[in-house]
Amino acid sequence: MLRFLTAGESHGMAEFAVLEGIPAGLSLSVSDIQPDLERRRSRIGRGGRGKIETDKVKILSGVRLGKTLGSPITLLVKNQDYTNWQDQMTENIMPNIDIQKTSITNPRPGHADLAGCIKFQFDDARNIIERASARETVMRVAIGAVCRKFLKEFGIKIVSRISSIGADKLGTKSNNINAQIEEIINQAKNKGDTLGGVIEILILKVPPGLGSHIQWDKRLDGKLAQALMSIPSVKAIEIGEGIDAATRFGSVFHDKIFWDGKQFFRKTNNAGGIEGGISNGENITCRIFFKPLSSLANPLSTVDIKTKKRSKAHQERSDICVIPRAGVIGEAMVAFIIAHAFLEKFAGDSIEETKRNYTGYMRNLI
Ligand code: EPS
Repeated sequence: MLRFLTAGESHGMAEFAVLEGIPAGLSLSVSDIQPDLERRRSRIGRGGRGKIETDKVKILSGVRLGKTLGSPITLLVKNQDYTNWQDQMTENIMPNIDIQKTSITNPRPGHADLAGCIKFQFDDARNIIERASARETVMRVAIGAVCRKFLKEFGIKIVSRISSIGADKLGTKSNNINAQIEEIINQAKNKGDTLGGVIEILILKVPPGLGSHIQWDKRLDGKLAQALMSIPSVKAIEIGEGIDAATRFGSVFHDKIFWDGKQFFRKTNNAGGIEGGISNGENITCRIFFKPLSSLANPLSTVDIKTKKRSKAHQERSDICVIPRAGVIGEAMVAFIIAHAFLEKFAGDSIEETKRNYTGYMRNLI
């Protein structure tokens, strides 16, 4: 079974991840991971942290002579900002540390601040936001890059595009799309506000038969939705034309089935490549809906955790909009889920074994 864990606080020493279950024999180096981290790192709409972090990844285990060993793959990205925080992001209690400077008692509406403090019995939301921060997505992207490398062996490709920022829909053909995005985000920034948006993901060349109808937790669409929903700021997921589906007649919505002499195919893909929780051989499509970030330069009103008095929400250095960087994070979670479902179906301790299993299945499709 493919699985991963991440660890690390936003201003702690480093971000870590352990990925277990990638078969042996896959060529893997830092150069397979770093380009995706660059895509996540430096885009429009970022706050001050973007200028501090380099997001350079190291592979600490699981690879020998450029190939995976089948053992857990450990990845590490150091937090450059740690040097400014190490007096408090350590197991030692440092003398004369002024904890008031960074403690947060006025929770931001929309953030994990208050719900987290209630749950863990903290009166300082700093204890929550260090881990709730979207900084953790640096490791998801690193893990996703490894999964993507695995999927490439089988021709599976994952791409994304920005479909809208706030209420503004972006076309597919506009050639100055970056300028358009920058302008929309700058308008929000000038108002002291933040923006969400929508990312579309396309997964190409997925074989039919990933996921299963036989149990609720084996359905591929359910797994994709859970993984994508777990990205900070995500509030809704759509598979195929799922939202429209609720308003259309069945005779119009469902994709008719054809046979081309060799394989089944459809001329439409409203189902988004998944039927009955199983991939059907068409491209898988989904949309991820992000809310606007909850750290506002013009803060909303809240209640102080300690005094219970009305107060203005905490102002934290933050990004204005995650959308320019969100595509690669969505792709990463999708890469993990597809790799997970792929290995569940085809298994194998080595890439060669997985390939034998895959080829045998594909040669014998009905
Ligand atoms: C992020 C680092 C964070 C945030 C951002 C993502 O750094 P800091 O908390 O020091 O500013 O900029 O996190 C959020 C937007 C959030 O809501 O937590 C990063 O490296 O991506």
